[in-house]
Amino acid sequence: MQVESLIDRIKDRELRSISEKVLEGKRLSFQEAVELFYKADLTLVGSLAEWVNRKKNGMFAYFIVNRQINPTNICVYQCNFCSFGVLKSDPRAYEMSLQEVLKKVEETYRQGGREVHIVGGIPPHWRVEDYINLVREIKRHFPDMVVKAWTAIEIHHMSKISKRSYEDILLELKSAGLDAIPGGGAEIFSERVRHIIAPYKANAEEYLEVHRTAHRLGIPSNATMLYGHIETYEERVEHMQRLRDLQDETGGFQVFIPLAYWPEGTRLGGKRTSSVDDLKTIAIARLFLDNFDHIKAYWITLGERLAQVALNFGADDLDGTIQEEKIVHSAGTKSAVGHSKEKLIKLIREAGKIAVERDTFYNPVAIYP
Ligand code: V47
Repeated sequence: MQVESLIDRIKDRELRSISEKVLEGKRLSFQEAVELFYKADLTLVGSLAEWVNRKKNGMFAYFIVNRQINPTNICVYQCNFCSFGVLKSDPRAYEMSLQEVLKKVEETYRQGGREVHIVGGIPPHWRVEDYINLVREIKRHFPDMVVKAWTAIEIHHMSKISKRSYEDILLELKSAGLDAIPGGGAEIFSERVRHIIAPYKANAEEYLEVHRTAHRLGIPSNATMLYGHIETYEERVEHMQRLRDLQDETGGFQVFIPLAYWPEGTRLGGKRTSSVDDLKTIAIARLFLDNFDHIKAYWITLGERLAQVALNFGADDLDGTIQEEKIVHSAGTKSAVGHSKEKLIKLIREAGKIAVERDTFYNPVAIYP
């Protein structure tokens, strides 16, 4: 059904006016996005979001040949939504040696990988040099590999333990070879929720300030939102509003990644989100974040099948081959730990889209029509 004829059938005055605004290319307000969460059905938001996505990205859907490396699960912050991070004394604690990390990067490099995504716990004994050396050594051995490493949480932590500014830390990381910053650690910006789910780590202002500084220094970054635990719809939209405001200011975000919460083994507990909630959240993100070029359907949290469907509900990117993921797997996701490039191309094709292999910065590397 054409999206225009779908709108003709909407009885609700507010939903009709929001839909018309979308088709006119006008920006949605906070209240309108909240309204969509409460009142709109999946078909409506999905059709509108896909209409917007096709205007931005045509029939292209992106993936990257990459690897995620989680060098350690030892973490001082012990967030209540996380079952990956453990204390140093925990029998499950691990820490990879530099050689182990380099071996993993080499494996990915030999398979045509272009990006390593590094994110892990924050061990009490790591100094700033440990974070910087890891980047430097990867870049020294594999100069062509893009290093997307350390979230705003790690960067804030480095700044805190060394009493150096974000700018200082980021400049040193950049000269060691850091190319981009992943979006992890945003969780939900609302103070009420953060106080309960992640009381000790960087707060919303600090997360945003790290990204603001990175953008000013020419380091692009990604943004995430962990949803489906104790936050309200208003708090989801407030989160996206703060990202949209910063994007207006800097233009440095490449992609928005809604991360569906998995509760297994967490102190916070709770239930897995429904598929309808996952798709609606992706669709509303596509509608609200008009200044973001890309919305990622992260197949690790959504599962391969739902991520594939999300490519028709406003998302245009699946992330990548990944090869190894421990954070969401600790919390119960049943998705594979990695997929071949061929599998990702197949998922995209079956969704009716044209698969585009990209680099970290969304430059196309190969098109698989
Ligand atoms: O920050 C932790 C999330 C994030 C759980 O930038 C959980 O391209 C669900 O940020 N259930 C790390 N999620 C992963 C991440 C990411 C992933 C893919 C791509 C990019 C990118 C970034 O994982 C954490 C946290 O928000 N997480 N625990 C959980 N129980």
